[in-house]
Amino acid sequence: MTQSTLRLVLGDQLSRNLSALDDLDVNHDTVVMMEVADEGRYVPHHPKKIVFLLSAMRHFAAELEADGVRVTYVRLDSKQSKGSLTDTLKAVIDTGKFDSLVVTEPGEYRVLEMMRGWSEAFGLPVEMRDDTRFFCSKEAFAEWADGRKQLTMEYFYREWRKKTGLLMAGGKPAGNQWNFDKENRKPPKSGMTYRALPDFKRDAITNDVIKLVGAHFDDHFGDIEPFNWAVTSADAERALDHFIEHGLPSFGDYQDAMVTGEPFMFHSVISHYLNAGLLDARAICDRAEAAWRDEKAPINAAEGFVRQILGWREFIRGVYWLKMPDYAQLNALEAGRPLPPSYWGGETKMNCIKEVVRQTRENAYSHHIQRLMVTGNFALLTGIAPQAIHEWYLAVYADAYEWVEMPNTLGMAIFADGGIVGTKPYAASGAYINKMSNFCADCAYNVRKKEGEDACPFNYLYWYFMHEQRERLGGNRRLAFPYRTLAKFDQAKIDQIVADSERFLAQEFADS
Ligand code: FAD
Ligand code: DLZ
Ligand code: SF4
Repeated sequence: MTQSTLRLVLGDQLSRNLSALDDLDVNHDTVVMMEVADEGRYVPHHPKKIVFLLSAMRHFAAELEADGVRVTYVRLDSKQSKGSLTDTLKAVIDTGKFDSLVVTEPGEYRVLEMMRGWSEAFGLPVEMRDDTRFFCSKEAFAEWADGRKQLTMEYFYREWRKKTGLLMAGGKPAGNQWNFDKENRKPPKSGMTYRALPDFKRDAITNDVIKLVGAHFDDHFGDIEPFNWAVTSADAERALDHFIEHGLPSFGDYQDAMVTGEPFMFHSVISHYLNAGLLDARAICDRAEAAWRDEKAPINAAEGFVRQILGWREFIRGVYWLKMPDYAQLNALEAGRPLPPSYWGGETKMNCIKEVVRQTRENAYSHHIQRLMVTGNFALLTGIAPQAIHEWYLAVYADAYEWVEMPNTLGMAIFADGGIVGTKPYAASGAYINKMSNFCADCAYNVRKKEGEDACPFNYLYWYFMHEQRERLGGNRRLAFPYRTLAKFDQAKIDQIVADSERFLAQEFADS
């Protein structure tokens, strides 16, 4: 008798080449997709992120059906949606006749743990397949990491440039340099104009989802409207085309710049499409390389962009799976403060925080340097607890899934991993933000002042952090310069830094 296989597609697995769909037999198999409340609530996901995912899921299911695939699609507001993935899947299995369940490994350890109990709970064989949408498998990363004292992204990246042949010329890196990062740090110029993102018209499916999400998740931080994102892979491809033509040529130069009212600048704004499966990582890198070869983008732009995807994205995923579940508990700097109200839009006089949180509320997006050097830097310097800041990043960004968010937050931003992702904390004073943005011009604080009520809080918090963490970080060779400077401060100066910081922390975190 022919076997009937149930094949699961999760919300971030919307790819036709998903391993769970390999060898799909349209005559006998069924694909199952489920909208469930728990996945929207285990952290309070931004409503725009939920709209995007549910609409993209519905469009993906419709495309499968149009190709003759049988799909059991469970909607959030239907009786079959039982709250959790496990309970809903059990109900689907109990009402059908399936011989086995095939899944692709999930992007979060939490869901992996869930899946490990499924065979017993459902009384069915469960086959879990690798997620082949990444360049580097978990096993290949573990092999690469084995025996290395320090996991350095740059070495990982070079190896993968060679393995894939991306941006290589005759065995050498294109442009005779592996990394053009130093050319990617230009501050914004006044009067510059930035790329406007393409606007995708909404259809009836998206409009239905908007009503649904508005009704179910209206207690979550974030605006649904305006919603003009792509929700199909064809439209996500158009978003990528637009970036390659209009954004990539300037991506390199202004990668680290920040401007009030300009959330996207020359960034690609494709991470939510890529992470949900609507775009393919290799195809994106090929497009960037082709733009360089066709002389439509300079090498610093193409290399900088490919490095983010082939280098950082793969490296970060490798670290997550190598180090979980222990990674989630790391707190190397013993940080314990709760989130301040300003991260949820509460009052603050800090213009940089206000602007980044506003952009986040509106767009479920903030570009890398804003995540790292504004909200990340603030969390690092003020000692916000890893769990609290991790849950915030996971909730508020449309591209956030634990495999990519957690090492970026715990590792890159707040150094809770003690140096697995990076060798030193990205701590910075107000001077960095002032150089790379125009935020300080409209701020109630004075970025040039180091002490007192109207001084930029980053200025004294930076030294307060170094002072408080000197036992743990004083021996870090990459921090030798600030620690030599700190050693020259007299006691009165230290006392002033401590007094300013403690006054500020008491005010800023009063309602947290
Ligand atoms: P671009 O700047 O145009 O970069 C191109 C692509 O490179 C991105 O789409 C993304 O796929 C990839 N990329 C760039 N940097 C990284 C990185 N550090 N790690 C992984 N991929 C990277 N990225 C996520 O996709 N999901 C997250 O949940 C997430 N959380 C973050 C949390 C913190 C604290 C920090 C500092 C960074 C985080 N990042 C995360 C990385 C980065 O900020 C986003 O990938 C980027 O801002 C997405 O915008 P973009 O598509 O315009 O990217
Ligand atoms: C993020 C999310 C949300 C909000 N809702 C769903 C859902 O209803 N159904 C679903 O299959 N997936 C959803 N997701 C994505 C999952 O949380 C994601 O697949 C896991 O976290 C694994 O990465
Ligand atoms: Fe942020 Fe300080 Fe600049 Fe104000 S002065 S915007 S707090 S860096």
